This record gives sequence, C-alpha cells and structure tokens, in this order.
Amino acid sequence: MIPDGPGVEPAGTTPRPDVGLSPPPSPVPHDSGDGVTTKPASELCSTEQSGSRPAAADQGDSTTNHVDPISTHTFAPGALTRVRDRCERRRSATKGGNDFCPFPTVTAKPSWIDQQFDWQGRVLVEKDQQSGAKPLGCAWFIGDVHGDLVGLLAALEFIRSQKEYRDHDIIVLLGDLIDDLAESHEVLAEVSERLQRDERLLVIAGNHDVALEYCDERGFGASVDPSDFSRYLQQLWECEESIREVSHRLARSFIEYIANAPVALFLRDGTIVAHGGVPHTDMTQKVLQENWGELPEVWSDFIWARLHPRAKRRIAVTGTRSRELGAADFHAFTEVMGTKLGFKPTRMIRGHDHIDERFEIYGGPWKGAVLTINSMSWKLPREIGVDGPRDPCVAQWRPNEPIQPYVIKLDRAWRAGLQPGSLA
Ligand SMILES: [Mn+2]
Repeated sequence: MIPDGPGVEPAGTTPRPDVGLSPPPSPVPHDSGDGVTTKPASELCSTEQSGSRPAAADQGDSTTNHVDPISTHTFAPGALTRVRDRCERRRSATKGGNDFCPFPTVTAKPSWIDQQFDWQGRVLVEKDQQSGAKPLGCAWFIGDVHGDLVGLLAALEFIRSQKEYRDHDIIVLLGDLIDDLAESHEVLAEVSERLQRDERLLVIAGNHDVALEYCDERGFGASVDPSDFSRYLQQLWECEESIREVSHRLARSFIEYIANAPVALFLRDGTIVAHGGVPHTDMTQKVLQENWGELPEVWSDFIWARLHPRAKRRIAVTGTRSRELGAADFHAFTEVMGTKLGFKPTRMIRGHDHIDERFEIYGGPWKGAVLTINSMSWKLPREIGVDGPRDPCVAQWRPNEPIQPYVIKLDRAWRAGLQPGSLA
C-alpha cells in the first residue's frame, strides 16, 4: 500500500456547496403496488414552488433545470425481505468458499454495448440514431459502493422495482466498488455474477478500482488510501487455500476487467457520465486528437479529477492525479467536445466525492449542471458524522429530461441488523 499521496481521497473533507443541503423531506408514502412506496412528481413541483426546494439549494440560474430536485422513496417490507435474502445468500456462499464467478474477459464484451455505443479508446459515445441504433430509453445510475453489499443490493432492488423500469434499460455503476466497508469481495461477486448473466449492467472505472494491483512477486497492493481490500487479500495468504484461492481469482479477474472498462460515457442529450471529472484545460489539444480516448493522461481525469463545488477555475496542475476543475474549466471542456462530437455536453453525473446525504447538486457557478451520488448505506470509517446507517442514492436518466436522483429511505433498525461482522 502506498500511503497518503496524490489521488488520496481526503477523509471527511468532502467539498461542500455554498449552502448546505437540508435533509430530504419526510416522504409521504404512496403505495405504487410494486413493493416500493413512492412520492409522486406533483409533490416535488409543489415543494419547488413553495420556495423551500430541499436539495438544490443555491441553484444559481433557476432556468437551468438540469437535475430534478430530490425525491425520497421508502422500501416496502417485500423489497426489504428480498434484499435481506439476497444478502444472506451471498454471505453464506462467501463463507462456504464457493463464491466465485470471475469477471468476464476482455473479449466477452456484451453485444448491446456495441449496438448502443461507439468506443473511442476507453470512452463510450452513444451512437447517432442515423446509424440505425435504437435510442437509449432510460439509464439508471448507482454511485460509489465501497464494499457495501447492502447498499448495492438495495440500489439494484429499488431500480428493478420501479414501475418505469424496463428490461432494456441500462444500469450504470459509477465506480469505486471496493475498499472502506467490509464486503468488497461480496460486492465483486455480486457484480461479476450479474455481468456473466448478461444483465445490462455497465461498470465504469473508479479510482479505487483502478488502484488495485497484483503481481506475482508481491501479491496485491493499491496506489490509493484507504485500500482495505488489498490488505484483506494479502491477509488471505495466511488462510486456507479454498478461501484464499476464490477471493484472489475474483480480485484478479476484476483487475483485468477494470483495466479495459470504460472511463466515461457521452450521451447524445449532452450528459457526461464518469466517476470523477473531465479532462482539464491543459489537455485540450490532446482531447482534439483522434486517439484521445486511448491516452491515459487524458482519460485519467475522468477517474481521478474532482469538480470544485464553488470555484469557477482551478489551476491545471499537470502530472498529478487529484486535479480539480472549476465550472468554467468544465465548460471549456464541453465546448471542445461540442466541436469534436457534434453535440455539446451540458451536464454530468458522477460519484467520487462522498457526501453524508449521499447526493449533491452543484449550485453556484455550476447552475445545477452536476449531480454527485453515492450508494453506500452506511457511514464509511473515513467519513465524519454519526456512525451508522445512511440512505443510499441512485439516479434515473431519460434523454432530454432532468436527471432524477432518488434517496432510498432504508429502515435504520433493518439496516443495522444487516451490518456484517469482520471478514478477517
Ligand atoms: Mn469513492
């Protein structure tokens, strides 16, 4: 493990907007009959009109409605039972040492990705409809998971139980599947199994994912901190072979998978999707090159860069990982991409920064153009605040409509009852 250095996520110092987000309003449940109680859109509008918009405090220009105000949802008992069952099955499979389904190999890319997107190196660009591709109907986003099996399962259950969810929708994981919470192995096993089953799941590389390393001489390591998962994998050398072998093979297949995973999506309605940020201004000439998506110095900003929630500009410090962009730097990139792609990005959905409320809509100079979401249902050890459950956040995208974040209200006692013991 390489200790604190460039690219390390600062513990508990998540950047905040000018105005803190007030807690989401308590949901007024409406049984949708599908196991999830929801809050109808009309209530969101009335919240907005009353002037007490709960999430998008300091939106700046209120005419720029890129992201919907927050909507909170409560799980019905049936959904909670399904998540608990799935969670317990996954845990006992891991304990039994037979929980191994490797990540798909590079050559096994599902055909739906190529039907829907063009690859520009590590970047996916939604195909033009003139090419005959079916337009993307709806995409769902899951933010950072960080070894929280319950958060991942709750997010997946929530999305799949939405009335608007269709089988051809895609679910995008915004990266950072591992580290921090105790169940990185279980999270990877869950994701790899779903990928092998050909679910329409897209995993985008996060900084913790790409930082995990393996070599025959030294075993596992990580160029990020915290890196609990690589430590856990190293400790397994002391364990019996059946347990060790399964975890090590899963982790090595993940490393290979992530080394070829997309780092960003560009959707034709102007939405950028990535874990961190976008290439900084010093990369403009390289972004204009044909092979831009193959250049690590360009695409690493999608994984590592941060978007400063208040700044207009930040200096592009060349050669470091944790570069920061302000709103004007972001817009400079969108201008360049507009020329390059023929459509101009206007908004972004991402993870990377950890927020106690598990979502943040950037106001001030950003004018609501950026949504950050996390899907951890528990406080991370490096986060400040009261220890215990959090409400994970997911988001829904439909072309040319505001992105809709959903805070999934989990029963606190239920969540606490699913807290795993130490894996070691
Ligand atoms: Mn993260």
